[in-house]
Amino acid sequence: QETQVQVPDLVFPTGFVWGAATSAYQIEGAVSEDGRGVSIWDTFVRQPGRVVNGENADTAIDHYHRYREDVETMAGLGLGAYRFSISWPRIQPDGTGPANAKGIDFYSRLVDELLSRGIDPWVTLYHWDLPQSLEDAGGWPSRDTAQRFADYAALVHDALGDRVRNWSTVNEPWCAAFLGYASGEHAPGRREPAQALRAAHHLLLAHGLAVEAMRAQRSDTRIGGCVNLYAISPETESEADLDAARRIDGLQNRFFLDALLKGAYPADVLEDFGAMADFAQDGDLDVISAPLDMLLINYYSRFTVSGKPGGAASAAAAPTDSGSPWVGSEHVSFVQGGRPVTAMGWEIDDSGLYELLVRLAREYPAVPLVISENGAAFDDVMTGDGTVRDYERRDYIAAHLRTCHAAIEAGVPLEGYFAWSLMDNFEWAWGYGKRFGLVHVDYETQVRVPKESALWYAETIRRGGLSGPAE
Ligand code: GBH
Repeated sequence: QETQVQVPDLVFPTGFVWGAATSAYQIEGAVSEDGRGVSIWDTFVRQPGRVVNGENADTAIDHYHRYREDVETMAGLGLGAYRFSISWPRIQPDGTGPANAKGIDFYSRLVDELLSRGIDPWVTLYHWDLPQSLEDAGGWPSRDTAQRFADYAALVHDALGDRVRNWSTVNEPWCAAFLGYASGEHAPGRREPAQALRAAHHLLLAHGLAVEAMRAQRSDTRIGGCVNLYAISPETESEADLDAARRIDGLQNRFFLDALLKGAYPADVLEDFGAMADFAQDGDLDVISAPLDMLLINYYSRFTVSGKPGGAASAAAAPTDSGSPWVGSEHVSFVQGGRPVTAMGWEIDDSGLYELLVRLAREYPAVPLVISENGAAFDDVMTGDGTVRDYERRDYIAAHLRTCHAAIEAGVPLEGYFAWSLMDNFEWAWGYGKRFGLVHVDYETQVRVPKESALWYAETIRRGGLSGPAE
């Protein structure tokens, strides 16, 4: 007896990519196995006061040893694609030289396992775990790090490019630069605003040089850049608030988008930097703006900003002692827009995603878009019957998927959606206290249990769409 498949109200186009994402340091563990070198996160988590409760990711969720089981879980959910990152120090323990065969072998086995289950592997080359030796040589503020990254990208692309079609370079250069080198909330924990600008530029240059190196190897892979974007509103229409919104939009969104897609940094942002705007050399922007096959967007929330002094320095309280990431615009303050928030204190606003997608399609046409991360931390409810109730996460994802559908209807070239995250994992400076997973992980036993949100997502994938808000 065949069950009738209910036709969803909101049907996504055929070929739409349904995925989920993770990153290496947050899930793998096994930090000293098979020749892996030390990364800046291994160093950072050992410094007092950097991570809530002094937690680290030495074991994380032991994905390095449990990847087969994890791929099995993905297959059970019917995922079409899985976005994961490569740990640079597994491939080059000290950031230079030939590839460590055992490092390549792990990712090669992971890719084969995914392909054997019909799941498309999407590789991110850098999700924040710089080899410590490269930080010791200056880190991202040093121009040489960009060239080292291109060499590393070529090693991985050479080894996996025959099986991996979809690639991205640097995950969220904003975070790597401004949380790593300005606010110090992330590794390497430096608080040097001018150096953070150099870091941002060199992360973009690294992206461009890597694209060049990978394109020289083969032409049948698709390469994207990955940015974290926010919708931004001024608190009022006052001149000061409008200027605050311009500044934060400039730092968070346009600095990266214009460099990647227009080959120029926005003039107003450079002006805000003043004498610190001395990081680019002739020709860099041509490298940075090499044509892309797609733009990967991580979207979580909206910022409401004010030019009035005295407000919060960031949209959400940082978990640890840290400075401002807003280089040159430290006076801007962040206010609550009055929307419900997640366990991170981030406002839930799917209309912000719509706004961004439509804006991207209009202001940066001709590049296909992919949502490479979207999701939320909530406190899960463990029931007696073995299910994990996380209706808020389900509703968050459903609302954002409806927005994606509406954007596609409005003509936005959106090709796919990756939920963050496939599994609960090490949430950076927050440690294990914040859970973003579709799949619950017991950090004592490492047992994985798909949450209600995962079961709902699986059903959505199976139906190729979802119901309208009245569901
Ligand atoms: C992503 O970044 C990461 O790619 C992923 O690894 C991570 O686990 C996931 O999100 C969840 O956090 O309050 O003004 O200081 C998210 C980007 C950037 C979001 C910093 C919160 C705080 C801005 N994050 N942001 S502010």
